[in-house]
Amino acid sequence: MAIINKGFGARRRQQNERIPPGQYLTQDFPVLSAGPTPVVTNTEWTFEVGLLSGEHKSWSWEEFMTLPQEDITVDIHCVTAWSKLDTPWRGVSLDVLLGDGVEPDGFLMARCHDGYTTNVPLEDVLDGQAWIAHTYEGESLEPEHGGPARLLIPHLYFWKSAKWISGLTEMADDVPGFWESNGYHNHGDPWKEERYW
Ligand SMILES: Nc1nc2c(c(=O)[nH]1)N[C@H]1C(S)=C(S)[C@@H](COP(=O)(O)O)O[C@H]1N2
Ligand SMILES: [Mo]
Repeated sequence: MAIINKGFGARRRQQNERIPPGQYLTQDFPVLSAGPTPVVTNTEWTFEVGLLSGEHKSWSWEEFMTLPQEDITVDIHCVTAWSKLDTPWRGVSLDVLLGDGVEPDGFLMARCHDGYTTNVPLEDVLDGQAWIAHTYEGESLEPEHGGPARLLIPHLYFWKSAKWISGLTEMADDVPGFWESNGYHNHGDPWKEERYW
């Protein structure tokens, strides 16, 4: 009995260390969208990458599925203060999608089918930090959560994880996206509580 209690205590302490300041743990998966859920079928879905080098790449759904896929289990943190631990996703790493032709001191703009945009420094998405995810808990990503596919950048607040993603554009200079132009912090690190500015 004592051993079980000790186990639970240790597990709770471990979980607390994974919850950034000002956040609470939830088991739900709340839906947060600025507007209605756009209807995007897999057949219409394409994903485009535009690089400053002039290189332009585009994948259909079928082509995207032939890329190397990764299973990742990560903690996510929403600026509205919920955090969710151990969320399991499958998707393609941005390292694969961007390739070698990007300048690591540059920026990306994520573009979406609902018109939403969000900006992110390349140093926050290279080297295994970000994915285009199409599967959640082993099922096709639900439309409310960004299906067919969404950006996933778990180490930044979840507004950076653009749903219904249509493409990424490399930028030499930083330009604020939708929420970043409307009072949210430009960077959004949950561990530094970069919420609003
Ligand atoms: N295209 C698009 N992506 C978006 C949003 C949106 O309105 N449109 N909302 C953002 C916000 S503010 C949050 S917190 C998360 C919520 O994702 P969820 O609905 O899967 O929890 O998606 C982000 N990505
Ligand atoms: Mo959000």
